[in-house]
Amino acid sequence: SVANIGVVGLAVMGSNLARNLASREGNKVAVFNRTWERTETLINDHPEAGFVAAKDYEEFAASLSKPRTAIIMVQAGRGTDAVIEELTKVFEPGDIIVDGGNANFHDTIRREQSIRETGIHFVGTGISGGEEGALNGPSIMPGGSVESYKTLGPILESIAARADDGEPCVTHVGTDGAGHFVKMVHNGIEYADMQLIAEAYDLIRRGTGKTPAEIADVFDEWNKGDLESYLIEITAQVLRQTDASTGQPLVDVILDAAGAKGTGAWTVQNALDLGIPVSGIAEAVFARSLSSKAEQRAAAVEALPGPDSENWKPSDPDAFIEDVRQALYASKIIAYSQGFDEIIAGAEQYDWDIKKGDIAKIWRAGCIIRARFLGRITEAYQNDADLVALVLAPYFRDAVTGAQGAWRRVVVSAAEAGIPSPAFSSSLAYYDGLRAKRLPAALVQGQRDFFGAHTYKRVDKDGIFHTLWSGDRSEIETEPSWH
Ligand code: NBP
Repeated sequence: SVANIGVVGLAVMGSNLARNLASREGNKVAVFNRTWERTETLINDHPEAGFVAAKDYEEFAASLSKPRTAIIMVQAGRGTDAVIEELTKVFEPGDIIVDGGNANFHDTIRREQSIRETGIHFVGTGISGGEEGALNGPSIMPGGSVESYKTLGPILESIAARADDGEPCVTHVGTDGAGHFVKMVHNGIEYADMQLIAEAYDLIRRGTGKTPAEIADVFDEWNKGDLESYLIEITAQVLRQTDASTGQPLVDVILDAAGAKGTGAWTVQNALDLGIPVSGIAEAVFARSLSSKAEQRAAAVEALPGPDSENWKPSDPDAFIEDVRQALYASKIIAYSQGFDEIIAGAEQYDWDIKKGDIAKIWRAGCIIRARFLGRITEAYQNDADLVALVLAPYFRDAVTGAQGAWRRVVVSAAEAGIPSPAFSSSLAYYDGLRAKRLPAALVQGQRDFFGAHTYKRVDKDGIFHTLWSGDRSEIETEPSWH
């Protein structure tokens, strides 16, 4: 038993994570993969890593010092369950099994519960940053018991990305499924951020006629300010790419049907269950679904006319671009505010002690949504841990209210020109819904009471009321008020 940490599953993520671990002082890494060829390739390609390669689970367990700690990086779902079953046979009480795959947090809660009986710790961990992050430093979101984090924490800290202030991008998020839950919301926010950037690109392109490469320059400029982020940076690179075979901008030869692996949909499904409006994320998920409906789109191109968006031009292109920048920033703040609402609701529902400011901190580097403005989120929660909504923190409130003129102009222009901007528009609708003194929800309550006797409350006195709609239409109190 010479290794202090093991990795099971040596496809791209597992291999890179194992190499990252091996490159850190003090780590000796045991590796195992179901199919030996993968292990062989890894140890042959990277002799410098000094991996301890195991041919089966027994050998893998024997190569690990106690308490044994192993990170599983296999296909989420059945693959993970299969590996867990094998590891629990050869591990002992006190040992730690970490699932670093993209598990559904409900599965993580289930797995943690069943493994707990054996005395083995199970830690579901979100890992963000893709292949590159796994190799050079991901953002890591571990759940599991506080006790297991004492052993696991220093190992994860050694491989995590470092923020500008040197802090490792990892923290114990909360117990059982908390880590995978927060990773799920991270991905949901990522969907929204990507969709918003895509809408900004589309509006600028159609409105100003700039080429993708020229829009890349705009994004490079934006990347020097409040919007500075990995996603803006890579967007500029994608827009600047020329297709070798046609000489056209690559973005023009890529089929406009966006794929998805499901974590965005999970974020929305769980938000629906928790009753949290994550409209920005939902619109982003739906925008991908719509883009993939080839048959409907082909039929609608002909059948459904709209304004002549080809010839629509804002009067001042530079002012329009600045409006789009502000609308993007405001909509992005809304998407993050909604995402944090879901994290807060999840923490309450599943009894997790999640420190919101720390979540923003560990997203500052390594992960896909890394951005300058995450520092502002940490600050907001440091100043007020019980903040009612992120968008109400002074910095964000000033940013969205300052941008609202531009935001409205962009949404109006998009509607008039017939350019779809679902994430921009829905974020603005959310903003207006949140700040409304009165909502037409009163009428919805009236309708519900009419057809289903669902009752309503009144603005002027306590109690629960019902109008006798099919009778004399007088009002009755169905539950007495407290005073
Ligand atoms: P894959 O998701 O492609 O999975 C391949 C690995 O799973 C191989 O090592 C394979 O072993 C193993 N495996 C399977 Br499939 N079924 C197994 C079983 N029944 N027992 C044992 N091993 C089994 O790998 P990946 O793309 O490296 O991703 C690994 C995890 O990391 C996934 O959960 C993924 O969602 C997550 N993740 C990926 C990214 C990313 O950017 N790709 C980012 C963040 C998280 P074999 O070699 O014997 O077939």
